[in-house]
Amino acid sequence: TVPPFTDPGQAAEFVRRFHREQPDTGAPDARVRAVLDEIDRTGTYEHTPAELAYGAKLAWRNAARCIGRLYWRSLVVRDLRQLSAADDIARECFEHLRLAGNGGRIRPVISVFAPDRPGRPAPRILNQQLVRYAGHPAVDGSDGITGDPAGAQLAARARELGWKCAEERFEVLPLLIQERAGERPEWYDVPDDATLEVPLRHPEFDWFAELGLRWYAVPAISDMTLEIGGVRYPAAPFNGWYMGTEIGARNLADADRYDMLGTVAERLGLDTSSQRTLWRDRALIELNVAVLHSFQEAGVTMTDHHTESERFLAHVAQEKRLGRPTPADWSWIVPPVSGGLTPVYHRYYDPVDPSLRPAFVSREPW
Ligand code: HEM
Ligand code: NRG
Repeated sequence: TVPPFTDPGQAAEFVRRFHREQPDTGAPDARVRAVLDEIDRTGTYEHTPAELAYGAKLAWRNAARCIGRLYWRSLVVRDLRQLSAADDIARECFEHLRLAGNGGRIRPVISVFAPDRPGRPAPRILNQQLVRYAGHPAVDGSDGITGDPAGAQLAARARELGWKCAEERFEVLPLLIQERAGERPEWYDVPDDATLEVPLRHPEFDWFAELGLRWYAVPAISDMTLEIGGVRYPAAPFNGWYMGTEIGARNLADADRYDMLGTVAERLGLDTSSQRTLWRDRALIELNVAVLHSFQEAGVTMTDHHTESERFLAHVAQEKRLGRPTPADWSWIVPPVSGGLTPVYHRYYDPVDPSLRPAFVSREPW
């Protein structure tokens, strides 16, 4: 026997849940014994494709900050565990974006690459998301940033590696993949046909399009580790579709992101002399109207916070009927605009247990 790299207790608990929730898979005992034996011999174990697929769905169902969990059963799970070379991972991340983008009819997808193994940590995708915009120090020499400040660190790192950037406001970052700790990451430009984007315009204000705002269609988080039954998959990018507020009330509005409210208010001709005129609130609403309108017109899946709040409560009710709690983090579930207008605001949720597994956990450094 070798010292356990994978926690046998976590492994057994997951296998039992897998069989309990899917009665047609039969009794768990034989599989539990096989898994414990494999951990005894090798330090870890391999999930069956069905275990991997169900485990990824459970990690989504368990994501306490996610309002989109009604669809957890529909996740498309790509089993790419045999891949650990940077070139292969990059190629399959691009294929992930194409499959997920699906010409605008977005599909929730996860691509699972090689897990951490004893003595062989898995490769890492250094990007926060597969598609994200770069931030560059502003050319005017101020300490401002052109583009997305949230993409400034990665852009700097990519430039060090030889990436040439055009210093544009909405420039898609290259994918940075590191096969081993301490090694120089490889970088890859994301192909155009993998990055669906939507230029933003407003249904009433023609000037809005002149602001030159846009956003990408597929939010694909690539910096969280998928943990199932004690096995850790650090390279497991996943996506759903956007809720409009993520873009309209945060990415384009936050003072430390694109910070557009002042510009929008000015074009709207609002009185900005005092915050009591609620000029920022009014600009915020028009920005969110433009985001939802533009995605709709472009035929790209996006949800609004009213609809998604109702669906989330339908999910909570459905899980309750199945005898399961739905742990949820109120401060993440309630949307960043019009909170009190949505039903998710007016109640509390089952408590969050950070040790709940399977889960997406923030990735620890090498
Ligand atoms: C967080 C919506 C699909 C896992 C969130 C957030 C929203 C959201 C609004 C909060 C984000 C923020 O405030 O920055 C949706 C919608 C989906 C969807 C509308 C459409 C299908 C998924 C999928 C997964 C997932 C497919 C995983 C398989 C998560 C996780 C978080 C999250 C782990 C927390 C992220 C963090 O801690 O930073 N989701 N989601 N979601 N979602 Fe979803
Ligand atoms: N707020 C972030 C994305 C976080 C996850 N949101 C989703 N996830 N919709 C942003 O880029 O604005 N998802 O998997 O669909």
